Amino acid sequence: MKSGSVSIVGKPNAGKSTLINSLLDCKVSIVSPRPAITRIRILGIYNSEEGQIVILDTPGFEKTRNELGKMMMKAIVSSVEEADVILLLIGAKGWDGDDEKILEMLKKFNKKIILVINKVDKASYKESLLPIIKESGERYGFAEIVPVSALRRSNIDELRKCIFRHLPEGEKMFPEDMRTNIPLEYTVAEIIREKAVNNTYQEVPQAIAVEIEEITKGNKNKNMVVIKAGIIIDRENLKQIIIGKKGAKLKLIGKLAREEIETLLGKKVYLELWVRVIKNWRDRPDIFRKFGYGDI
Ligand SMILES: Nc1nc2c(ncn2[C@@H]2O[C@H](COP(=O)(O)OP(=O)(O)OP(=O)(O)O)[C@@H](O)[C@H]2O)c(=O)[nH]1
Ligand SMILES: [Mg+2]
Repeated sequence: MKSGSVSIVGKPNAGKSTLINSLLDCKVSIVSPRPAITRIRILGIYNSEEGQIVILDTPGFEKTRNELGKMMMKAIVSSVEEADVILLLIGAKGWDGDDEKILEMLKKFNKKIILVINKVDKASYKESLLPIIKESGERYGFAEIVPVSALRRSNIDELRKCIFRHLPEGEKMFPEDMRTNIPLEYTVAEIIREKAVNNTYQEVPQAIAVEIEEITKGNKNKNMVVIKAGIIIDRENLKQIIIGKKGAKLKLIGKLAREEIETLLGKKVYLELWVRVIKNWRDRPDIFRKFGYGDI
């Protein structure tokens, strides 16, 4: 039986979180068209007759500007150190300077690297993909090069087989019914953050965090879950952007999050959301650790 871990590494927005969700056939990590969204390493577990793959989604690799960014870089390094195999994700447009920097960083770890060329649904196979595959082979001795579309789930089965080929023999590390090590509270916060991030623009998405104040059973209706949470932003002038005209945006974020949390829990949810300013929280580890952004 095969058993081991793979770490998905790539620049912000490469599609790492989309890929972990596709590999698992289940959403464990939030996805956004905005860059630099994943903040900690997210562990997902895939089981089949062949064995078990422990998949680690990581934050996008980029130069750090604040304490949160430094912590995100640490999360990448620790997951690379732990993994048996690395999945380096690049886009179907081919290599750029950021991808090159990531490859340079990864080389130091001396681990098997599978190059995954993502978003091939955007590229025309013959014209652009073949030259990229050829060029990639010249850059590094990748264990394999696999084109996929994480979004459309094409070639995902092939990628799983490829991962299994490179994993060591061993017993499963996690119980079969376990999908992730992420606590429910963090998952709920992430669902809310995803809706907030996807409904804001420019520099706002990265300034958002979510703090869960409580998750409890309803007083009258035991089948209802009551969730109270704050959307945190780091400047006063972003408050109105999240709230929107007559509260419309906050209402929309709440509605979208509630629907997804209800599906996740299989229960009715009462979600109370507010907006709170914590100045420069991204430079305050004592604060952002409380939001779950730290070692896990
Ligand atoms: N067309 C296309 N879009 C994709 C594909 N995979 C991911 N995307 C999109 O790319 C964007 C970024 O996806 P994410 O999975 O959040 O990217 P990420 O690498 O996790 O980003 P960070 O966590 O910010 O580093 C989203 O809008 C996805 O829908 C793909 O195969 N094809
Ligand atoms: Mg991500």
